[in-house]
Amino acid sequence: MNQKGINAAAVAVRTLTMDAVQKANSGHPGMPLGCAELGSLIFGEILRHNPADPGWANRDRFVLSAGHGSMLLYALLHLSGYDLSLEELMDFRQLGSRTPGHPEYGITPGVETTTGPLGQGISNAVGLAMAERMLAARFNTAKHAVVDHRTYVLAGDGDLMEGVSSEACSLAGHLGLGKLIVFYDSNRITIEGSTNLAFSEDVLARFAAYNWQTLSADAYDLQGIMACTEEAVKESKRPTLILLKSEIARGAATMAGSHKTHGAPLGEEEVRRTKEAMGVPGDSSFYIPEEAKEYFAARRKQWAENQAQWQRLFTDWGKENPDLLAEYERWFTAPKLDPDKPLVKYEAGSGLATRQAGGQVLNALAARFPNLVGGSADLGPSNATEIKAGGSFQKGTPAGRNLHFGVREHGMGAILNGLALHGGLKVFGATFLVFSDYMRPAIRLAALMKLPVVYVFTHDSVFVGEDGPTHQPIEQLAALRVIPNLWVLRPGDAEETEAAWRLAAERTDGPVALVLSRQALPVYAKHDEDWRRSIARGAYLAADSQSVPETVLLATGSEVSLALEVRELLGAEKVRVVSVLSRELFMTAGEDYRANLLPPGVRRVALEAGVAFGWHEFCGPDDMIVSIDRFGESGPPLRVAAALNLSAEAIAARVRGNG
Ligand SMILES: Cc1ncc(C[n+]2csc(CCOP(=O)(O)OP(=O)(O)O)c2C)c(N)n1
Repeated sequence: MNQKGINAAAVAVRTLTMDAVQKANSGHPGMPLGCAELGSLIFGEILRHNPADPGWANRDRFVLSAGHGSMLLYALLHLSGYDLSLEELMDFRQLGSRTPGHPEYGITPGVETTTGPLGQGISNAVGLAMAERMLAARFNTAKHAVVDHRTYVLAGDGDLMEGVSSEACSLAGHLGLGKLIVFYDSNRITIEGSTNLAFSEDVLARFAAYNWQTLSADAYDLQGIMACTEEAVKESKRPTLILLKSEIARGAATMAGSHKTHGAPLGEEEVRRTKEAMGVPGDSSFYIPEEAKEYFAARRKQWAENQAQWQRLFTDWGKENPDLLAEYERWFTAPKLDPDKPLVKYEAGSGLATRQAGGQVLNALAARFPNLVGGSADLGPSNATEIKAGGSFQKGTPAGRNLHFGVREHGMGAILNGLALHGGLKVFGATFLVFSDYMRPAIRLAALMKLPVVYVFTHDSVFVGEDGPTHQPIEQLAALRVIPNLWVLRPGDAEETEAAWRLAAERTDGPVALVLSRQALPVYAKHDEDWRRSIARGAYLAADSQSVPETVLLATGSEVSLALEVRELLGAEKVRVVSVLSRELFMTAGEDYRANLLPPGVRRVALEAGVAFGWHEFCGPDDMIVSIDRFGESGPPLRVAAALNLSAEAIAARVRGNG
């Protein structure tokens, strides 16, 4: 280890952080100052990465879970040679810069995931480490370990207080993810002051109970940190948490240790005095010591050599295992499917729950795409998400394709993001629709990061019946639809479910929620002969009137077959039924397409077993929305529907105006 180089890098992290936060007049200097040595060690000595190629598949991943400390990451990305200029650091937190307030995936090279909402990053890291293990199990041979990297995390007190990290780390311990290594910046300071206010447990004992290796050192003892890291690297059967006792804003002239440094500029005078105390000119700006530059220049040569060495190994492996190489390449290519060749065929007139159809289609997809993996938060049999003959992903069976998240929806959401971020896998996770609320923060981040994660949400309405209002989703559809860039697909029958899964499998630029029924639904004949293509626009003509319709019924999911019944009661020749698979896709399908299905001037009736919120985009004052704007009831499904006025007869009467 080049101790002088690391110390010079730590000086640079401190000057760059103080100046960037001061210039932006906003930001979080405390954590980067407190972790300057640790960060420099991670980027300089610990990570096997190559800043010249941030997309190198076998790089170690580094997750800054304490995303508010973004300047630590930006300073180190710049210093180590990622494509992030000093000018970008000077533009910290400015509109359009590559140095946003919190690290954002897809904007800054070297940023592996978007962090800021505490607890998410460390939980993503569990997914990254799981992905590594799965790919290693599939592709490594006795002679060649082509997938062989670690996942490192820097997390703070806040990350370890958030429940999601407990869920994910508990699972990581169960799975024995030996290549996951977390540095815990234990400065015992959060925004309101000391952690004595609200966080007094023995964190190491907790992680030991999760089956983690636990180590500790002083955050400014470079040898001590390296010794712990070596221990962590040696441990192959358990993840490791290294607690580093640190001081927030270490090195600040008068404010070190103060919670006031957490999230506000230090002030011109404090910055000047701190620089001078470090031996840096007080009036310098964005100063980087020469030793830091020289240190990283030397490291860059080594890193390029490391990658070249891996490339040679990969080439040899590919020559000796051409079939594996071809499969590896397929794993990193998005699926393309032909809408005219359904994965599973259903007959009109048959009936089954869309969750059951979903399970059949999932299995057909899984047979074609061996990189499709996923699972449920302990509801697999109900969600129908088991990949038959896929095996379980467990400690001793890393090639298993069925993930068991346990009863940990939030952890599942964050882990799915990590699995998707890694590359090489197509992932899904499942639970009841009503519990999507438990996953919401992770879904939001998947949408923000444009990650192609698929959620299977079954038991999608009050029609679940006896479990009662706690298990009957009412507002969840609306709540999911308001998340930008999330597709919410609610198919009406088994055939539409097949089409919806196809859209979900092919999507590469964002997450998709498949919303499926518990109860059996009839497979209906479709008026639009080209419906398998039309449905990609979010809606299509399921049944038409003989001439210009008197009424257009718009329905989603289980309410499409209900709408078809209502149509019969109202007089089929006068009524059109539009199946709306996805409101958001329909909204972006274009004015002409929408007007074609919903002729202006024709009365519309929207039908959905959930809150009315959002249907006003389609329905004006003369139209009608049949919805449920209250919590449900416990009872047999048909009795519940009758109590909520949702029988076909009751709806027909309401549409006629005499209900
Ligand atoms: C989910 C979530 N809740 C609240 C916040 C606001 N927040 C940002 S940093 C922070 C305190 C974090 O303390 P710690 O992890 O110890 O960081 P340090 O003070 O060491 O910088 C809080 C509450 C957040 N970013 N995410």
